[in-house]
Amino acid sequence: MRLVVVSNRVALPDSSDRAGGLAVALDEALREGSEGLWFGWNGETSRRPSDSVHEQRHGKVSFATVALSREEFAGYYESYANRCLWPLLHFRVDLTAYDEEAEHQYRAVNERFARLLAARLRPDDVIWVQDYHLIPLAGALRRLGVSQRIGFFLHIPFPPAALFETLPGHERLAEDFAAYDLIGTQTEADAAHLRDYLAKTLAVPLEGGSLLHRGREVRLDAFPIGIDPAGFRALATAEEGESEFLRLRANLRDRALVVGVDRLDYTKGLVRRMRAFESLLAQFPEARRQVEYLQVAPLSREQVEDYRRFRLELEQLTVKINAQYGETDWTPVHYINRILSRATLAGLYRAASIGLVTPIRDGMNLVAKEYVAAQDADDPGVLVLSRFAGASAQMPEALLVNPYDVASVGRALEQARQMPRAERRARHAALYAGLCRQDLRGWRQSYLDSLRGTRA
Ligand code: ADQ
Repeated sequence: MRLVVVSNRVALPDSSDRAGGLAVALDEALREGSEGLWFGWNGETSRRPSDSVHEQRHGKVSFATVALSREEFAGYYESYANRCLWPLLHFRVDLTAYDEEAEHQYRAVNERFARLLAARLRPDDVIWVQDYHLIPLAGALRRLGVSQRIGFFLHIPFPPAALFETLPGHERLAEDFAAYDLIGTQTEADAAHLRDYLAKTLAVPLEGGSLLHRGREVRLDAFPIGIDPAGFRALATAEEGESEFLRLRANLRDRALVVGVDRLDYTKGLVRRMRAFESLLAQFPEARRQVEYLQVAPLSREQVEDYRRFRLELEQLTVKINAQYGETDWTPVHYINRILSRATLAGLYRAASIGLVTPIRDGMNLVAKEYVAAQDADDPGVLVLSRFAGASAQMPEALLVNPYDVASVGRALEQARQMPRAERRARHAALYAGLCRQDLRGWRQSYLDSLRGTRA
């Protein structure tokens, strides 16, 4: 059986976006069979929509990519996917900006991808579609007569039905979901939300975890995504990671480092996180001069107005905290917008006594997992983790916090700062064992086994 992966962006073997674990995991999945195909957008925009598909082969895997027109990019990607579905699926009805023309573009791009992909499919292919950009893809493929197994994985959360129903035309997406054989989510809670929503909207019965719709079975299950913990730990101790670690430690002298690493996105809770650090300094004056906070936040989706506004707020807060608490020889907050190499990131995590991961809502959050993997097991740091990240369901040994309760996150930071080594080691050992039990390879294998087992 050939595996066909479809995602908004295709990570070509020689591109820099391959650094992330997900691209590597998908690539490995494609290489496992006798052949694989990865289909999606090439990241470029053209003046007019074009059906030309660029195909290149690397070993057993073909990469087939298409450009988007500027209009498609604006409607499908910027507007419907990122200004409408992204906030809504993260429970932010207040930021959800629905636009009818954008929905039209979103559907048109999915139809076009389906048409171009269908022409390349073989009878024994298994198709695995990634994420919210492509929800209508299976339905569009089915209308073209594609009957192969098609699975979908949602990397971000799914909200309760009462929120999702606020979206104009949400019923169309419900029909789209029902065209898949298997829908995977990050957590049981997401699966339950989606299952309840679909059963209600489509008025169909639930059997076990599955829906029965128009004579077909649609299976829904949670497949929490993981990382390669040993691989990431090795990065932290190899040359590049180690030199970053040593440089940072020398610079910090005996100060504790609190680290946050996130795309600059309002779902990551960065403004409240900054306030929580401020609250640590306010509530525990003895922590001042003893601790520094470094937030690494590469810019993301800068064309979207909500992101620009939020970025400004964060910058102002950083300046304010440094102005209020800083001293001639101590800067409490460091804030950078750069993308770092995986090895530098691993060394940075290892040098940090506290990993601060406090999204207001997150599908999983791989930074939490990477932070744990990078620690020195003998003298590990402490993970402070939002209970609204999917990762919290698998990481109960972290200090779980409510990011909306800023003062309590400040207190958790102090608890982490004071935590005895024996407790840090015990928590870390349990967290690391959890990372190994549910790693990236296991994620993809259990998903694909389950997809291949549909219609059994
Ligand atoms: P994201 O929202 O992008 O992913 P996350 O899971 O934290 O969130 O993954 C971010 C990745 O980017 C991590 O591997 C991290 O190391 C890397 N990264 C972040 N900042 C970086 C920087 N400055 N330099 C280099 N690398 C950086 C979506 C969902 C998540 C879900 C993933 C995977 O929103 O909830 O966990 O997909 O399914």
